[in-house]
Amino acid sequence: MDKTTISTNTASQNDVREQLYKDMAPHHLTPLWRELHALVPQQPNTPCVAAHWKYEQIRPYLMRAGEVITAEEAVRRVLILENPALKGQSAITQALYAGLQLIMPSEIAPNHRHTQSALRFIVEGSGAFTAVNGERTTMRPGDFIITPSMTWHDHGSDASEPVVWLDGLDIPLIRYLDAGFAENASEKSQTVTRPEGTSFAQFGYNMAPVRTYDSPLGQTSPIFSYPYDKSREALHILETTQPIDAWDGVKLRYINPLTGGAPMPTMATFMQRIPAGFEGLPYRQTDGAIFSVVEGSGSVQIEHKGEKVQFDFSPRDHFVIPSWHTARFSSTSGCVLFSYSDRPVHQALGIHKEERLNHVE
Ligand code: GTQ
Repeated sequence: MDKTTISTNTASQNDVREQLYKDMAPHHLTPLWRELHALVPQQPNTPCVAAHWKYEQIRPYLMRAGEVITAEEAVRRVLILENPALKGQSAITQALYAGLQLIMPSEIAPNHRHTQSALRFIVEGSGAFTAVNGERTTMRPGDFIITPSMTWHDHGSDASEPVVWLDGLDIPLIRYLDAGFAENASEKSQTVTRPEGTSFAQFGYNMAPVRTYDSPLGQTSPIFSYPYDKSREALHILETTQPIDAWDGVKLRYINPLTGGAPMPTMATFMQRIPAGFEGLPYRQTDGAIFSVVEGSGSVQIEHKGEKVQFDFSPRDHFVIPSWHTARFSSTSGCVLFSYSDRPVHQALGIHKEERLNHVE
């Protein structure tokens, strides 16, 4: 349509159009030309907003939850970290879910399995365990633990203190695809069939069983637990010996040792060290990312469509940087950050995009 046509658009033409839209609506028809720009945006236009959960502010609610309901009754005693712009959707980004799960001494979160993949990142306390496929893994702060799609899993605690971890799941993505199945087991806790450490011994030393050609867990890493002391040591060595990346500091991704790819089909996980005195350059990426602060303190400045926020974070805080929001990190005293995102999905579709800017706007 050229400009002349638009300018000669009469009121009666508009009425005719409105009448058409009204008449077709009962037939579940809607005109594309009124939606096109929103359906095919020039750049990602997420409804999500950047948000920050300070641990000292939310911990009291978690502990109160510990008083009003048992893990067993709740099945999973979790406070969902819900994106403020996605109210009622139990989502922290359009594709991903985040929650903080609490287990008290000697409690059980009963055995079940589901299509959704889950990661656990231990935030507070030691000595709880998660059991996957007959093998238990003890939780310690900073450990990254996997519950692969459709594997039986229960959580329990031999600890003498509350244990809290971050649950990262692909719940919204699976819901979007209408592809989720779930089942409860008849026993609350699964029978242990393999001693703790078996899967790590098989796959965690840059070695693998000679005759295992495929992952026993499909596309998911056969290592259930990636202990923090190893990740921390790697970052420390690289910080002291290698050039520091101007955007990330020192950042490594966790891998499925059998593929070199992300540990789960839908979620990538990262650990990064922001060195003391670091003033990072801004970047943006299509995968929205959720962060858990492991050690130290720092700041992230997030900018989107001219709006800026700054989060000053401390250990055990959580925050989300949504898709295509520009972020830059800084830290006076240094810090360590764990993060996860839906990057493997973007990569599988060939649409992942990242932009690293060379100057601060
Ligand atoms: O531990 O299995 O935060 O199924 C949400 C759903 C945790 C779990 C969550 C779950 C779990």
